[in-house]
Amino acid sequence: MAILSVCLTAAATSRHTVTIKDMQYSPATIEVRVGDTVVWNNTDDRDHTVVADDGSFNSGNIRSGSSFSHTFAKAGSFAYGCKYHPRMRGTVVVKE
Ligand SMILES: [Cu+2]
Repeated sequence: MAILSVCLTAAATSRHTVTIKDMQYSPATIEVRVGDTVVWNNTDDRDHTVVADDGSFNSGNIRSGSSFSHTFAKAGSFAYGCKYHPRMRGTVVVKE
């Protein structure tokens, strides 16, 4: 029973990847479902951050070659940016 329950949980949620490169989040807008995890991979040659406008997530410094992940527990539209580079902007749209 325990194994079956783990499998069902794994199937119900998924991971999505946002690549950080050339001072951009790609894709800049990503749509996920409640319970999904977004992973930001910094493949750029400099450090970046991922900070929600509403403060609901804050990566701190993401070094070049490192990543940050956040699991979205609530529906909504979450705009975020990089505190080092104000023109870097992205949005995670979380659907029920
Ligand atoms: Cu940046």
